[in-house]
Amino acid sequence: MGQEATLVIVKPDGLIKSLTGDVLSRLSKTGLKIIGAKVLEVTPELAHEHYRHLKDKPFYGELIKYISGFLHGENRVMAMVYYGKDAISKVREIAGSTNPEEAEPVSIRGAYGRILTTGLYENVIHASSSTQEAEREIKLWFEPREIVIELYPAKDAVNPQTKKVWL
Ligand code: DAT
Ligand code: MG
Repeated sequence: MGQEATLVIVKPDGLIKSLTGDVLSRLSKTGLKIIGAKVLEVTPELAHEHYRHLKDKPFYGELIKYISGFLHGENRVMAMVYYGKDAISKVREIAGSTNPEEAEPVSIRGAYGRILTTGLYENVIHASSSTQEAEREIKLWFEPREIVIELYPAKDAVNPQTKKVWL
Protein backbone atom coordinates (compact mmCIF):
# COMPACT_ATOMS: atom_id res chain seq x y z
CA MET A 1 0.00 0.00 0.00
CA GLY A 2 1.10 3.53 -0.67
CA GLN A 3 0.70 6.78 1.22
CA GLU A 4 -2.74 7.15 2.73
CA ALA A 5 -4.60 9.17 5.33
CA THR A 6 -6.67 8.00 8.27
CA LEU A 7 -8.98 9.76 10.71
CA VAL A 8 -8.42 9.28 14.44
CA ILE A 9 -10.86 10.58 17.02
CA VAL A 10 -10.21 10.52 20.75
CA LYS A 11 -13.77 9.95 21.96
CA PRO A 12 -15.32 11.69 25.03
CA ASP A 13 -14.16 8.95 27.45
CA GLY A 14 -10.58 9.53 26.27
CA LEU A 15 -10.82 13.24 27.09
CA ILE A 16 -12.57 12.65 30.44
CA LYS A 17 -9.85 10.18 31.41
CA SER A 18 -7.05 12.52 30.24
CA LEU A 19 -5.77 9.97 27.74
CA THR A 20 -5.03 12.33 24.86
CA GLY A 21 -1.29 12.58 25.62
CA ASP A 22 -0.93 8.83 25.89
CA VAL A 23 -2.88 8.25 22.67
CA LEU A 24 -0.61 10.68 20.82
CA SER A 25 2.52 9.03 22.26
CA ARG A 26 1.36 5.58 21.26
CA LEU A 27 0.43 6.72 17.75
CA SER A 28 3.78 8.48 17.31
CA LYS A 29 5.39 5.01 17.32
CA THR A 30 3.89 4.50 13.84
CA GLY A 31 6.19 7.19 12.42
CA LEU A 32 3.18 8.65 10.59
CA LYS A 33 2.73 12.40 10.11
CA ILE A 34 -0.08 14.37 11.73
CA ILE A 35 -1.46 16.58 8.95
CA GLY A 36 -4.50 17.93 10.83
CA ALA A 37 -5.61 18.14 14.47
CA LYS A 38 -8.32 19.91 16.43
CA VAL A 39 -10.65 19.74 19.42
CA LEU A 40 -14.33 20.10 18.63
CA GLU A 41 -17.80 19.53 20.03
CA VAL A 42 -19.74 16.72 18.35
CA THR A 43 -23.26 17.69 17.33
CA PRO A 44 -25.92 14.97 17.01
CA GLU A 45 -25.94 15.67 13.24
CA LEU A 46 -22.21 14.99 12.95
CA ALA A 47 -22.57 11.86 15.10
CA HIS A 48 -25.38 10.46 12.90
CA GLU A 49 -23.48 11.21 9.70
CA HIS A 50 -20.26 9.68 11.00
CA TYR A 51 -21.93 6.41 12.03
CA ARG A 52 -24.68 6.35 9.36
CA HIS A 53 -23.61 2.89 8.11
CA LEU A 54 -24.41 1.44 11.57
CA LYS A 55 -27.91 2.88 11.91
CA ASP A 56 -29.62 -0.51 11.89
CA LYS A 57 -27.43 -1.97 14.65
CA PRO A 58 -28.99 -2.58 18.08
CA PHE A 59 -26.29 -0.45 19.76
CA TYR A 60 -26.73 2.53 17.40
CA GLY A 61 -28.69 4.71 19.84
CA GLU A 62 -26.11 4.25 22.61
CA LEU A 63 -23.28 4.78 20.13
CA ILE A 64 -24.69 8.16 19.10
CA LYS A 65 -25.09 9.15 22.77
CA TYR A 66 -21.48 8.07 23.36
CA ILE A 67 -19.78 9.91 20.50
CA SER A 68 -21.87 13.05 21.00
CA GLY A 69 -21.01 13.21 24.70
CA PHE A 70 -24.31 12.36 26.40
CA LEU A 71 -22.82 9.37 28.23
CA HIS A 72 -19.99 11.40 29.74
CA GLY A 73 -21.39 14.94 30.09
CA GLU A 74 -18.60 15.99 27.73
CA ASN A 75 -19.05 16.49 24.01
CA ARG A 76 -15.48 17.46 23.18
CA VAL A 77 -13.44 15.08 21.10
CA MET A 78 -9.99 15.43 19.57
CA ALA A 79 -9.80 14.68 15.86
CA MET A 80 -6.55 14.01 14.00
CA VAL A 81 -5.57 13.06 10.47
CA TYR A 82 -2.50 10.82 10.22
CA TYR A 83 -0.74 10.34 6.91
CA GLY A 84 1.89 7.96 5.58
CA LYS A 85 2.57 4.43 4.39
CA ASP A 86 -0.11 1.94 5.52
CA ALA A 87 -1.53 4.58 7.85
CA ILE A 88 -4.89 2.80 8.25
CA SER A 89 -3.54 -0.58 9.35
CA LYS A 90 -0.75 0.91 11.47
CA VAL A 91 -3.20 3.02 13.46
CA ARG A 92 -5.73 0.22 13.81
CA GLU A 93 -3.08 -2.11 15.18
CA ILE A 94 -2.18 0.34 17.94
CA ALA A 95 -5.89 1.05 18.54
CA GLY A 96 -6.70 -2.66 19.03
CA SER A 97 -9.85 -4.66 18.29
CA THR A 98 -13.26 -2.98 18.32
CA ASN A 99 -14.31 -5.05 21.35
CA PRO A 100 -12.07 -3.95 24.25
CA GLU A 101 -12.32 -7.38 25.83
CA GLU A 102 -10.81 -8.95 22.70
CA ALA A 103 -8.27 -6.18 22.13
CA GLU A 104 -4.61 -6.87 22.94
CA PRO A 105 -3.96 -5.59 26.47
CA VAL A 106 -1.09 -3.43 25.17
CA SER A 107 -3.36 -1.71 22.61
CA ILE A 108 -5.20 1.54 23.39
CA ARG A 109 -8.60 -0.16 23.47
CA GLY A 110 -7.24 -3.14 25.43
CA ALA A 111 -5.66 -0.90 28.03
CA TYR A 112 -8.42 1.68 28.47
CA GLY A 113 -11.63 0.44 26.85
CA ARG A 114 -14.53 -1.27 28.60
CA ILE A 115 -17.92 -2.78 27.80
CA LEU A 116 -20.84 -0.88 29.30
CA THR A 117 -23.78 -2.70 30.89
CA THR A 118 -25.86 -1.63 27.87
CA GLY A 119 -23.45 -3.71 25.79
CA LEU A 120 -21.84 -0.74 24.07
CA TYR A 121 -18.10 -0.91 23.51
CA GLU A 122 -16.60 2.22 25.08
CA ASN A 123 -13.30 2.01 23.25
CA VAL A 124 -11.57 5.40 23.59
CA ILE A 125 -10.67 6.07 19.95
CA HIS A 126 -12.06 5.90 16.47
CA ALA A 127 -9.80 4.90 13.58
CA SER A 128 -10.84 4.66 9.92
CA SER A 129 -10.89 1.14 8.51
CA SER A 130 -10.46 1.62 4.73
CA THR A 131 -9.24 4.31 2.32
CA GLN A 132 -12.83 4.97 1.17
CA GLU A 133 -14.04 5.30 4.76
CA ALA A 134 -11.08 7.52 5.64
CA GLU A 135 -11.83 9.89 2.74
CA ARG A 136 -15.52 10.14 3.62
CA GLU A 137 -14.75 10.72 7.30
CA ILE A 138 -11.90 13.22 6.81
CA LYS A 139 -14.10 15.28 4.47
CA LEU A 140 -16.86 15.16 7.08
CA TRP A 141 -14.71 16.21 10.05
CA PHE A 142 -12.19 18.59 8.43
CA GLU A 143 -12.21 21.48 6.00
CA PRO A 144 -9.51 21.62 3.31
CA ARG A 145 -7.69 24.53 5.01
CA GLU A 146 -7.41 22.55 8.24
CA ILE A 147 -5.17 19.97 6.58
CA VAL A 148 -1.59 20.98 5.80
CA ILE A 149 -1.26 19.05 2.53
CA GLU A 150 -3.53 18.90 -0.52
CA LEU A 151 -4.97 15.57 0.48
CA TYR A 152 -8.10 15.48 -1.72
CA PRO A 153 -9.20 17.84 -4.50
CA ALA A 154 -10.86 21.03 -3.24
CA LYS A 155 -12.25 24.16 -4.88
CA ASP A 156 -12.75 27.80 -3.93
CA ALA A 157 -15.91 28.29 -1.91
CA VAL A 158 -18.72 30.68 -2.75
CA ASN A 159 -18.37 32.00 0.81
CA PRO A 160 -14.91 33.69 0.80
CA GLN A 161 -14.48 33.09 4.55
CA THR A 162 -14.46 29.33 4.05
CA LYS A 163 -11.80 29.68 1.31
CA LYS A 164 -11.98 26.09 0.07
CA VAL A 165 -14.48 23.23 0.08
CA TRP A 166 -14.03 19.57 -0.82
CA LEU A 167 -15.00 18.76 -4.40
P1 DAT B 1 -14.45 0.29 14.76
O1 DAT B 1 -14.62 1.51 15.64
O2 DAT B 1 -13.44 -0.68 15.31
O3 DAT B 1 -14.19 0.64 13.31
P2 DAT B 1 -17.21 -0.26 13.99
O4 DAT B 1 -17.01 0.78 12.95
O5 DAT B 1 -17.73 -1.59 13.55
O6 DAT B 1 -15.85 -0.51 14.81
O7 DAT B 1 -18.21 0.28 15.11
C1 DAT B 1 -18.18 1.62 15.54
C2 DAT B 1 -18.25 1.67 17.05
O8 DAT B 1 -19.48 1.07 17.50
C3 DAT B 1 -17.17 0.88 17.77
O9 DAT B 1 -15.98 1.62 17.92
C4 DAT B 1 -17.82 0.56 19.08
C5 DAT B 1 -19.29 0.35 18.72
N1 DAT B 1 -19.58 -1.06 18.45
C6 DAT B 1 -19.26 -1.76 17.32
N2 DAT B 1 -19.70 -3.02 17.36
C7 DAT B 1 -20.34 -3.16 18.54
C8 DAT B 1 -21.02 -4.24 19.19
N3 DAT B 1 -21.15 -5.44 18.59
N4 DAT B 1 -21.53 -4.02 20.40
C9 DAT B 1 -21.41 -2.81 21.01
N5 DAT B 1 -20.78 -1.74 20.47
C10 DAT B 1 -20.25 -1.91 19.24
MG1 MG C 1 -15.40 1.61 11.95
